[in-house]
Amino acid sequence: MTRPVLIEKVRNIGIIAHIDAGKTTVTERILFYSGRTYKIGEVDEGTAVMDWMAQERERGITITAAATTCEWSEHMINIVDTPGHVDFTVEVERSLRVLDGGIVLFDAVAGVQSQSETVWHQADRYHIPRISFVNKMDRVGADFWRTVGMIRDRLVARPLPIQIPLGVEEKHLGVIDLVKEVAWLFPADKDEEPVEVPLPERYGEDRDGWPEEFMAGLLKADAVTPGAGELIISSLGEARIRREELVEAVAELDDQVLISYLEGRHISDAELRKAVRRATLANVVTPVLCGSAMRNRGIQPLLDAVIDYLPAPVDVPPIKGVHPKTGETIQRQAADDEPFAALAFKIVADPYVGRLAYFRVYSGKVSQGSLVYNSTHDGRERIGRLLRMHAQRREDIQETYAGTVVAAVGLKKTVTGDTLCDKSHPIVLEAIKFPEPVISIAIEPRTKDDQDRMSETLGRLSEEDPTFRTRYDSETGQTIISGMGELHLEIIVDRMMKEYRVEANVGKPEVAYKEAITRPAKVEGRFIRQTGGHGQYGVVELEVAPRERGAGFQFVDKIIGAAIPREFISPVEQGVKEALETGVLANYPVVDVEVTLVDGSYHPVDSSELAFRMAGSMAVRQALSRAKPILLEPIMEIEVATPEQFFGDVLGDVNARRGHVTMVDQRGHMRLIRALVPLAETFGYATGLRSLTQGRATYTMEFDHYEEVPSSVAEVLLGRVRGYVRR
Ligand SMILES: Nc1nc2c(ncn2[C@@H]2O[C@H](COP(=O)(O)OP(=O)(O)OP(=O)(O)O)[C@@H](O)[C@H]2O)c(=O)[nH]1
Ligand SMILES: [Mg+2]
Repeated sequence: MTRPVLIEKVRNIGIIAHIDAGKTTVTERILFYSGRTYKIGEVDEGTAVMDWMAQERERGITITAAATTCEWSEHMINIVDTPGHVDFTVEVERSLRVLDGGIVLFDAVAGVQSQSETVWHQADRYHIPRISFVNKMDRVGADFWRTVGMIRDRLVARPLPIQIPLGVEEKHLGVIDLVKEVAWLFPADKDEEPVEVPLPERYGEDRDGWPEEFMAGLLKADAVTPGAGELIISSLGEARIRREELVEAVAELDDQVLISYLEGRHISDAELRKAVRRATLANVVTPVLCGSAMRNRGIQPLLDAVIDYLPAPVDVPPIKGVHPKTGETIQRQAADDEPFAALAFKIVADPYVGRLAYFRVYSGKVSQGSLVYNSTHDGRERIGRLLRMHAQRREDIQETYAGTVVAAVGLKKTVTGDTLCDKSHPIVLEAIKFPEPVISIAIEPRTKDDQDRMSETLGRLSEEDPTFRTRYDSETGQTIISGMGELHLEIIVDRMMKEYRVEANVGKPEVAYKEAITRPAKVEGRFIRQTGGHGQYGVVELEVAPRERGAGFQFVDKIIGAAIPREFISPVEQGVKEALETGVLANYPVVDVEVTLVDGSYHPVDSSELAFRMAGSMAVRQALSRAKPILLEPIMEIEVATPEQFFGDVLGDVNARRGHVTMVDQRGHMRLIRALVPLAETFGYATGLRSLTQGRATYTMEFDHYEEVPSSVAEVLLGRVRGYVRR
């Protein structure tokens, strides 16, 4: 088999932006105009093809990135629509890792928003060439040039407007393409073809000199939308100035255009386009387009721009990896005759076909039924079915080639970030880095039946989402789930209940405290019962001593001779461990303690395993009370990046949260603060920081270590806990 589309004609692109900028609305239009769908899906009506999950349709937001494929001008475009909400940043991260180019959307009223900055910097890290689309030009207050200015100032980028809007707000009817020198008019009816009006060469200057072609165009435009002709005429002056600016900007970057410019020649459409493409691929500029996705305006030129300016897989540097055995660096060209290498970037539990693994093929090809080598885990896997995905619909394919994004059924052990390759040419590609979950809640299944289904469901969900973790806390007997934020966990719980029908009670976000001791103590534990017939007898003498933070529990047996028969030693240890699960201060688990069994006595008839277990437990509880117990709390390391003007407020807030600043630095135009802050003080931090900084600061947070709770705080905490803990 040969590949259906030449690799030069493939585009793998992601759509990224702040929440609600219109990513899904744009994607739905792309699917419609490329002939992939027959009806436009609407986010607001819950009919968007890309937002197929119930939770997405209910809330009108994207939660999980959805991939789809469409054809445009004999090219194949693979598009990934990503979510804008910060809790789902994992989806943007993994998409950018495997895509070649991006469309960044901006809301023409709000301009560059906080999350636009975040995704822009994420794309910077992956060196993704991108075009910018100023959406919502129909909104009251829309301003194309203000947004262009913000792209330059706030993102420290080099915007290159290659279009100007044809009218704004209510009057936004289309765009003027400065490269091709045409006006595009988009009729209100989505099924009607757009009208393309070629601009006169010396536009605006001499009405008498206007060519026939232009006059005919104006008439056609007026026929579609009365008044459109006048709008085009009145935009000619600005179009001329802006084109001149465009040519000058490109001439600064490109020698070929510079020569033509200096010689005073008219720069042709093709010449300009090639130069803009070179500068975009080199990540020097971002071409800026505009339109209104909701009004179906500007989408076709956007698709043209994806082809004209964004890279094919062969236009980006060859992928790098290492040899799994030797560690030597290996490069792979994006070509079908290279050995097969692919990166799994997403695992989805599909209700119809089962476990789906999405991967990006970097080199070589692979067919349905073939054996591949998972070089990350040193194992073999068989590709059952190969699928091309269209959001939630899928199409079986026989074979796939370098530069594609596809999904496979049948890979059992492959997880997100694994490399799949040819066993005889092994390579491990760089895995994807994910942030650590920062918030936990306890969930309890309602029935025994729910219990079993719950652990299976949570296992599946955490496989799909590397920023979601689940664990069973044997100390409290609860299942603890952790994630990136409250919305993240809310969606997980909702999916668990609706998709998998697990009933559960859900707690509030909580801190996992622990207890420890600060000095040694020695006690005797006696468990002696005389109840007429057969009695109970176990006596132990124990020493407890604090260990270093993080050292854990240790049991030492120092019994010499036959003070206690050997068979009773391990029951003592068991009793000790049980007692340590609930501390004497506030029932939190006790950590970092050494327990030594030094002596004891027994009774030839009444002694039993149970008696020694009880004696061990009792002794430890007494010893803990005498060993000056303390409360420990998790300390998080927070890193905040804030614009200069909010620096003082952010720092003050960190201090108010019992924070200890460890570093202050400058990164580009942002100030960086690193601090250690107790987890208990970080609840609501996302919201707090947002309101302090107008949403312009970003932060990451991860667990660092456990530390003693200061006594004033501990008193309040213990008072609260003891208030309802009955003993
Ligand atoms: N006026 C106007 N509204 C628009 C336009 N494009 C999108 N919208 C509206 O903006 C809202 C958000 O659109 P979405 O497409 O869901 O935005 P998104 O970027 O996918 O949002 P997330 O996936 O949640 O990050 C919806 O109510 C859309 O109807 C536009 O061009 N003009
Ligand atoms: Mg969306």
